[in-house]
Amino acid sequence: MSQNGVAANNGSTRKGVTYNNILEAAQRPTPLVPLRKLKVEHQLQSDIYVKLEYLNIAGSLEDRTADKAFQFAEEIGVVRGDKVFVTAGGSAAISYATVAAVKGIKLTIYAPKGEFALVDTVLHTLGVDVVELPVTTYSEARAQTEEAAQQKNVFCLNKFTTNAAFVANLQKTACEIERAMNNKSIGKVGAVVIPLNTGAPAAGIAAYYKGTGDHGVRVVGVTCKKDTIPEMGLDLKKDLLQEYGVEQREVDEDEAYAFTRHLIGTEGIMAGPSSGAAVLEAIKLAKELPAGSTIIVVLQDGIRNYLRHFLDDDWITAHKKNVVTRKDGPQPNSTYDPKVLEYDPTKLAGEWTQDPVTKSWSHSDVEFNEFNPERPLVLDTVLDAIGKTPLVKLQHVPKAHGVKCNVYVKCEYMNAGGSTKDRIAKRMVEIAEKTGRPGKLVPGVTLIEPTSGNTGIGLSLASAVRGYKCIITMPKKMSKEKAIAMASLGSTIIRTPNEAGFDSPHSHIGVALRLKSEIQDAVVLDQYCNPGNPLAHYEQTAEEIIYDMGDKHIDLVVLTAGTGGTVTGISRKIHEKIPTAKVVGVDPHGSILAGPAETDIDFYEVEGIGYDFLPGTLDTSAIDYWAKSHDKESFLMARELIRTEGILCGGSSGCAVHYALEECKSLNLPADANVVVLLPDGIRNYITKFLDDDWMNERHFLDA
Ligand code: P1T
Repeated sequence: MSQNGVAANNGSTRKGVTYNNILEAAQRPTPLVPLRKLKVEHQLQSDIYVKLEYLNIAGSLEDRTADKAFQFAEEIGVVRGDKVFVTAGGSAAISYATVAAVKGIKLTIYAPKGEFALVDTVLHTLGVDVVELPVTTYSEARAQTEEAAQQKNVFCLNKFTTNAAFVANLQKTACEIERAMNNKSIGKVGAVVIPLNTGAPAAGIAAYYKGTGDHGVRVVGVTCKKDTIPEMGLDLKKDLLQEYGVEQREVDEDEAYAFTRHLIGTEGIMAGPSSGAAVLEAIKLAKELPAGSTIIVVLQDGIRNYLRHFLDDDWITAHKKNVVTRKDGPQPNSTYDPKVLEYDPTKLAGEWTQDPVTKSWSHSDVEFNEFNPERPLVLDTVLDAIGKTPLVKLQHVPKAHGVKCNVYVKCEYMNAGGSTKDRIAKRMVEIAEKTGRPGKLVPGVTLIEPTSGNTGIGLSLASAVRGYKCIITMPKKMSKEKAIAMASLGSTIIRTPNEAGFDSPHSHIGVALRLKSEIQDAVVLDQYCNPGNPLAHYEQTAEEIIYDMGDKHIDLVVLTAGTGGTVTGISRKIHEKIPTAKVVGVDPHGSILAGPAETDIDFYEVEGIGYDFLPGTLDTSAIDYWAKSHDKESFLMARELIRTEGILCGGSSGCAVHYALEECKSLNLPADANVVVLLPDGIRNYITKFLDDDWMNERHFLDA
């Protein structure tokens, strides 16, 4: 990790951090968030805090174990290019594969039959081989993996995995919890609740408290009665649990699935089912412990691997008769007054003005927030886990494409809802709550938003936390994964035809306007016109980049554009503070943001970028120049970043990096030049799309 000391660009003192690879970013502690609504709902006299392990670099607690296991392997001589076998499934498999990708190790994963398909697709994209074994238990699978490793004379990681999980959680997870407790002075921990699979992480945490001589902390492991929740109790090390005094409790699996869905919808905690099961048990435990106790729940993983599983109503209907599915939300009436469509998405609300001397900007309607670089260990709500994303230097991709200079990527997929658009969703809600613009957010209000999905996920998250209803209108082109994420957060999703132009009554914008006229107390925050959109990036995202780059000068910043909020906000701040830096916008062929005009509007696959109109939030004069992008190069680059850097980014991220590298080459940037690229979202949104070879092949994107 490079700690950047005293700074240069604007003469202030900064202590930012850039990371030399995504694994270094994993050294950041995950935050704790209190469950406020569930406390009221269950009339608890104690506090429950959840530790958001799904915000780790590959999305789970297992990232810690995988990192440690490879460290152990390196200590005995495993190096880049070596072949390694490991037995793993689910989130753990993705963690091992991500670490192996960063370290350039050729990994083969052995798993008992029946691991679910979404995970396999991710593993395949990460470049690992997967061997499905004709066995049902992990102990059988482990034995076969070890045998196969001997025959092939490769290294088997299994010998380290239990110990790695134990040590990583003793040294990191438990210490992070204690540091967080001390910092916030929220009292002493009464219990740590954690889902059990092997149980080694639970034993590690228990060992920590034993080691400190603190016998007052109960460590409670949770399994499910029928062993059918993914990642629960499948490979349990009972002796280890006993040795460190880990208590064991069991939950009913249907209850756990139903509760996890409730947890996501009420608290915006986007957890997987084993994590939900642990929270459910923590609530029961809270009723047994003395009033005023503090319980920490370690959340194993997030929703990514379960979008086609318990979060999908089709799956619930087929598999879980006892779990209630979602009700249909409102639909727009077929008749409407054409006046409701009288609206111009190309006009920004209020006015931005620039001080001619200081060059800093202000806005007529909104007071700016001060930049805050701190990342507290204990947050007020999950919305505070938005921002402060890591800036990581690419190690392989630039060189592989003949680029000499340094390329840093800002990993926005590590935001609470999974994208950079979380920032604007949070900011637009904050502004409306404070100023009543563009509408009053009273209790019971319905937020309606036209979106390509990520703003919708951010607003669904904000609505869950703040207690608003939420309706999202989204073109059919956008992934089912995004729709399920939003539905899980409690929103209603209405799909609109791709071919409907922005001013059609049937477009995502048209349907949102019609619904607004039909629903009482409805507000469209409207990311195309809302000053909070560019402002969130001006106030915060750009400041984070400048702060983290510290004394490293910035030569070029490359950003994709949809609403243009990202590129406008960042560009204004970068030009204000670093006048020599250039900002490039990337716009897909088929869109008109960068020109040419309407005649060239066409379909493209990359989600979130480009439009058939110029949104009010885009100020083209803020951008130095544009590049036009193609789908194929964008997706291939995203897959390359995943496979060679372990950076689990989405399609527009690949687009931004591809065209950044093209710029570096055409400008012939020297080795000491620094380029920053923003990665707007991550793989969760696209597992059945560009991560899937069949999807890529159908569109000839894998053709040579
Ligand atoms: O809107 P803008 O700040 O220009 O960001 C563009 C962008 C890039 N990449 C992805 C994956 C995105 O989702 C977006 C923008 N998304 C929306 C406009 C939306 O409604 O989610």
